Amino acid sequence: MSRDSHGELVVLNEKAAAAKAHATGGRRRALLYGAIAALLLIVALALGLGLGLGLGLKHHHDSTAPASTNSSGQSLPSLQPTPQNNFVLDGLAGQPPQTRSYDFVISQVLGAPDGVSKPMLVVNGMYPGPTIEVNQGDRIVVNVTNLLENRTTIHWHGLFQNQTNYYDGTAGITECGIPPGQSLVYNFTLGDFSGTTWWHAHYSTQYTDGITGALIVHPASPPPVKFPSWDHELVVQVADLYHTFSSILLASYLSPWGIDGTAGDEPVPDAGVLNGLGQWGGGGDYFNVRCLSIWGSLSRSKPL
Ligand SMILES: [Cu+2]
Repeated sequence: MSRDSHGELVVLNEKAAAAKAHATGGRRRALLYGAIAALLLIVALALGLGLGLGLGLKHHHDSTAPASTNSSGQSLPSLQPTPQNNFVLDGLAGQPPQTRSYDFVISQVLGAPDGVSKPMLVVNGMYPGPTIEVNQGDRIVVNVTNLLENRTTIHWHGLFQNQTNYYDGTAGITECGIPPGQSLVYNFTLGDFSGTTWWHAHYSTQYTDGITGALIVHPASPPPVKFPSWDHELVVQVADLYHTFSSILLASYLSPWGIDGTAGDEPVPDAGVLNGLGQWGGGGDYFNVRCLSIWGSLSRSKPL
């Protein structure tokens, strides 16, 4: 894998390239050298608890000048680019069970995921936040520090939290929320869960402002014998993007007159992002992944 001069993440089938170099008699080692990269898809859906699909909100971005300061008048730091290796899984599957520790610092920043400046709530200054990659049987320990002006929590979506439901991170249900300036250490094991999921803030609508990240749990059991092989695993996070800070949208949504004069209408996202990057109005950026394969015509016969 490499990164070319355009910042593009290139996933190169190195084993397959070696196979081609040594191929003889036109016989390719198809079964030995496998497929191109496998993509893991996380669809960061706007759940019922957040800001989802709906109608209206035609002009809201005209009426909300981006705030560059917090409520104390201090200017916000800028969103930091998420390193591309945050989306490349490390291949730790098969390692013995262990404790994996993370530090999450939640703060408000000024970002522009699609070129439109907006205040955001993020973990460790970046959007999406750190990928948590573990194996089934591991223990996850995350020290979460809240530098926001409101309470927050982190919810580990889809995990069973058997015997540890107080670490489920649902504000007002399993915990009160981490007060501003305070920390909470979430500490739990994974039980029977394995798969691709995500973590997110679970206090009010904070996650729609950026507090999200991938949570990958490799299964303890090996893949079935006939399962296609792969070279690399990438995380692709798909999310709605609102130019307006979610607390403003929420107040509008809950008001008797609703958004754009229709009570009950939910805001329409302004754009979408892949791994935190999108385009709007001719600006923005994109997350560019190119999968290279030496299979040529063979690749057409392989399901991707
Ligand atoms: Cu969730």
